[in-house]
Amino acid sequence: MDKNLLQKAKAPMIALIQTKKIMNYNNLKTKTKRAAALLLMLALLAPLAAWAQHRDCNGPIAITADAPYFEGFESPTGTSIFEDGPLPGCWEAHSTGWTTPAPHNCNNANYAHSGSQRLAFYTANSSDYAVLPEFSNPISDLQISFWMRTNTDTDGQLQLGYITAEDDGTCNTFTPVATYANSVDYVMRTSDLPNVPVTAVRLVLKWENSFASVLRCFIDDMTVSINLALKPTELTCTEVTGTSATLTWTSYAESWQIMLNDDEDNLIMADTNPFTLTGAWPRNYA
Ligand SMILES: [Ca+2]
Repeated sequence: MDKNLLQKAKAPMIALIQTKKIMNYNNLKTKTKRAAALLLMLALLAPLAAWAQHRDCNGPIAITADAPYFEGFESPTGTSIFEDGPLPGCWEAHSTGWTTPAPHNCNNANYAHSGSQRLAFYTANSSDYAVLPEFSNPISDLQISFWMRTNTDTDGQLQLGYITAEDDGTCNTFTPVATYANSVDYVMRTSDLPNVPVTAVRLVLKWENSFASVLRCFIDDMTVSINLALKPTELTCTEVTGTSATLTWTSYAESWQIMLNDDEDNLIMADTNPFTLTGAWPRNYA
């Protein structure tokens, strides 16, 4: 049987295709709902003590396919790179160094990717952390892109990772998921996050410098969006008659292609969910 077969019991063989990918129903999981439920439980049972008070933040941010999260670090007005400064709403920072400021909005005229400000790491012999806002979506449903540059293409290391609800406010639970090469010119970095576990509660950027001399890393124009390449989940087939069947599934996308009986040459366009299949097809079901 074709590996792309999605559903076979009773109903015609049905496959959901999204963004030109044929999904393997056998591997579909209900991770999205389980993740949301677990996050809710964590929020109720074990709130993050250190991150409980968000400055100018009204709680977790919901990201939709139509409304990604964007941060250009233009507000609030920042400070020079040498002194402590503010962060955008819902962000937090932690610095292990005592001679340099924590990550902050920096208003030096130079080095912004756009506008006049950017997020600045300025560290010596320390690891600094910039904690992104909390999102109501499971992090594994998201993808992130941002522009970064450093003041040397050799020393220092920028990582993206996450912290869990057990974090003590010093990013002691930081777990990296991506490491980015340094560049003295702005480059765009993009990471998908499908393997981030449901225990992750916040994304974090970590800039590590093990040298005594100060190293800088700048971040600007960050977007966190739904990963539309994610597989549809929870496909169900109901109300099956001789000539029709109703399909429902969970997905962030707005349109899909349905494949019947492994027929890749005659895909059915679907722009609603639920979607009712009609017409005649081989009656190879009960
Ligand atoms: Ca900016």
